[in-house]
Amino acid sequence: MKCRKCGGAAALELRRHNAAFCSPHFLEFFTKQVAEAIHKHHMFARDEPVLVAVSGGKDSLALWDVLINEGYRTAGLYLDLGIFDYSQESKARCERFATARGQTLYVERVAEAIGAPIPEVQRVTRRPTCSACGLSKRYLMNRAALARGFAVVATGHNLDDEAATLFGSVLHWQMDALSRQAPALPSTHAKLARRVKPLYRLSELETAAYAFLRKIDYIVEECPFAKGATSMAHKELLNRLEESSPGAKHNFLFGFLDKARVAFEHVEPVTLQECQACGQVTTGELCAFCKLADQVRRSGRSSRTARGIEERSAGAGDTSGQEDRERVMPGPPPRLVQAPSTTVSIE
Ligand code: Q46
Ligand code: ZN
Ligand code: ZN
Repeated sequence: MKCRKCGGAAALELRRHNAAFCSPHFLEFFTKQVAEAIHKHHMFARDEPVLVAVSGGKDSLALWDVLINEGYRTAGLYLDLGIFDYSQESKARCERFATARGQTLYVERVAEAIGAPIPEVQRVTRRPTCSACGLSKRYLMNRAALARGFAVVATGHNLDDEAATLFGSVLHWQMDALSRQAPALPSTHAKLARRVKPLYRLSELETAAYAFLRKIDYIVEECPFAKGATSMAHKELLNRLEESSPGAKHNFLFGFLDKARVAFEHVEPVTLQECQACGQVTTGELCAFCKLADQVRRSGRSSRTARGIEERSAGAGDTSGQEDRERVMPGPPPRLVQAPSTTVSIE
């Protein structure tokens, strides 16, 4: 198999593009896809500082790497969720990455902001872990961006993540989620940073290949709470579909973005205001994060008192579904990554 660009020995085959590339030309292809995403969706300007949310996994570190290489002004943001060894390991990867490249990495501890690490939040609130975690991450990302003067936050969501999210939203016809499914979410309030996903054109296997070829030391283990999450099941389903029909995921996502998304754009407008407790943007008087933090506080108190006393916080879910949708980690890294001299089939 030969590289489409130079005719040399191909290192990677991209079935969905019906193409193969040698290592340098695959890296060039990858970088071009990121550039195309940034340009097409006006994600950020050349000289605009970008806060890159990094988890220590292949996608977010690949994103940070490509943006640094392309000369963007970036800083990293690591949210320490307090999830056992997983958080310690992933934080160490991010710190090493930043130090090796002379970049700034901001670290925010979820436990400091909410009163308990994520596993404890789940235990005391009985709320699904990924739901509380996703809510906290979105809140803290925005808060960190505002506090440090970044108007835009970039995340490492790839094509597989986006297709799985779309699949889940379609299954339940979640109109608000469908209206927000986009590679770039504009700011709709002075206190909301833009959120962009420059990797949405690249599959999980492609980001893994990029990370491998660039020798990025990323955390291979998944978050222990990713197992059994519904979006993992959706990813597996889509992977099976992709096996029999290469390009299915791409067509599903890109078809929606190009042809169908417009039909969901005019869902009921929401009035945004500032949370009375923290000042961040919300649809009610208190934002979902402050409600969750309050629930954690009260649950902690009541668990210290006599057992059996009714917990006032039970069932006190937040009302802003918009701010509180389950997301999970990008799936496990593919097992296909091999030495660059070997041809790897990437769908
Ligand atoms: S970190 Fe958090 Fe993911 Fe772990 S608890 Fe779930 S949402 S799976 S991106
Ligand atoms: Zn080549
Ligand atoms: Zn608040």
